[in-house]
Amino acid sequence: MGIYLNQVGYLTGARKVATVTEAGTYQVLDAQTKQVVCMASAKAKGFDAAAGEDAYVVDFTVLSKPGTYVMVGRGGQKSHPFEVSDKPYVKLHRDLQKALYFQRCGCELLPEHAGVYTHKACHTKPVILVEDYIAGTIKPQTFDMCGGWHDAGDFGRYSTAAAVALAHILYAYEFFPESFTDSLQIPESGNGMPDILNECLYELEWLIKMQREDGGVYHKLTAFNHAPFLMPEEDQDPFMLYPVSSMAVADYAAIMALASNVYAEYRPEFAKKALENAKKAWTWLERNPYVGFHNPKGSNTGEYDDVCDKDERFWAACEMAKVDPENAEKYIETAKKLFAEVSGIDFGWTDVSALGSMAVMTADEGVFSDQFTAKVSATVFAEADRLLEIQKQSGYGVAMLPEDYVWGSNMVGCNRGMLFILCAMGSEGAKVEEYKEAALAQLHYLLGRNAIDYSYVTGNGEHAFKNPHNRPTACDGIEDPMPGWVSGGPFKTPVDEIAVKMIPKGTAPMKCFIDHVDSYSTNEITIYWNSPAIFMTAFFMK
Ligand code: 9MR
Ligand code: 9MR
Ligand code: ZN
Repeated sequence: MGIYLNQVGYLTGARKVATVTEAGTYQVLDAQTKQVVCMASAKAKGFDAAAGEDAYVVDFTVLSKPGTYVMVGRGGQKSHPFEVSDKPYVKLHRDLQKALYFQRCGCELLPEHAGVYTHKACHTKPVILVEDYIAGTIKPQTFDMCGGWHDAGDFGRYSTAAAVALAHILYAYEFFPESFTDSLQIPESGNGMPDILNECLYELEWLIKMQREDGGVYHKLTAFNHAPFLMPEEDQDPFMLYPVSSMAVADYAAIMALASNVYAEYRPEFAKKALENAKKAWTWLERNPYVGFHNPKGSNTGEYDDVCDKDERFWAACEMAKVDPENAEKYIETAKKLFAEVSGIDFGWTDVSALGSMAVMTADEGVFSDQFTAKVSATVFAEADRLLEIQKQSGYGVAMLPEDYVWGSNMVGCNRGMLFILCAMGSEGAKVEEYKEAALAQLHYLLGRNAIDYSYVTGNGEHAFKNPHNRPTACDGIEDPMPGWVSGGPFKTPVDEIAVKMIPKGTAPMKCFIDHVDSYSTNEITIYWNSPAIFMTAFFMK
């Protein structure tokens, strides 16, 4: 018995929907005065396979007066409070961005920026090559690799994960710059450049260090094994660089090309360097075939293994075509050839090809031929329309099938929200609204309109998850987690011990989640689960 809705809130002019598990009439009350402001009866949607039970939808779009409300059912069911306003996502949008600051590695987090979540500088020592570590070389070659964001609940820093997170955010900035302000209270606030660009620069400057002289890019920088639960500055394990992969090189080329454009206005010197580095990476790609990545024996840090680098090369080619006009022809030729072999519709770290599609669809006129752009667009729109159908069938209005509840399912949901937004940006008339509503529905799911009643963003929503798998959260002795973290979310076949033990076999996919600090396969946080959420909130902040 439940009423599930967006616990943060709804835009005044947008469609407002909740999902309930029982038929009947539902009332919306003003949270303060308890006066009934509207009523609606629940419409049966039938059995929802992802949730494993019947679902009913309550549409209360008639409610358009700003305020704070609750929804109640005849049997005494009560929803969490929610806001209706023109700007319900201001705090959410800020928290999602600020969370990245808390991942900074290699610098002290001071109270004036971090509040209670301070810690000393971590992982500042020079690092070695994993080959030297394994060989026990007496005097290993050392590198300064200080900086960047911790990837997730672990302290590793991984090139492909970094590039993808940065891409979501830099595109959000490029498309919706007015949604980004100087209010993050980070060390660089007030320096004349929008805070989100400052925060991303912290990561980009580290990523630059991941490139070798020959243009190759190390796949990752981690310890040999995951650290136990301790504060980052207490972690004394040696960090090491793992071999180059072609995915890392291609993603690096793509993100440096994009950054060279985004930073041209505020940091022309950096933009120039980024472009040179992107070209160096491209040259490496021309000279080398697919190079995969697997951990050497005994090492257990994240792999981000990927059997195909065509989507990464496609994305790189699309970005390079935009910023290196002299050589545009060869990039476009590569992009065209590879487009036939990639999906073109995914924004995740495994398949990045939608980032290439996004680059093509939003490029200045004349960069790509109309014919090629139309082909790419058609693929993206076809996917969006397939997803719209899934939304229509879903009792939760979410574009996710039972099989989509994988490790990090909240990224699947958010990435599909990004795809809808890309389509809204490229549409006209009624279609714009349709795709916007579809994107909002993905956000509603994330913020509480789901079968287990969680807001998957810490500090946002009355029943937000509280125990992310994140080492500082586990160790800092502070009751509340840092606000603004997106949880990985339900995983239909969890693999961590606590989730396997606590989630009964046969649990419906949408409910395979546990808000426990040890549950790394359902409740970790990562930079690239926050980034698509930032893209969405940036769009709805406009
Ligand atoms: O904390 C680690 C997390 O970031 C990873 O996603 C996860 C899977 O690689 O591993 C976590 O670390 C666990 C390790 O793999 C096994 N021992 C327990 C560790 C922390 O719970
Ligand atoms: O997000 C990754 C997920 O798609 C994979 O299924 C999973 C297992 O390979 O790894 C996830 O990435 C983790 C990374 O390996 C280490 N840092 C934490 C990441 C999030 O759990
Ligand atoms: Zn660190």
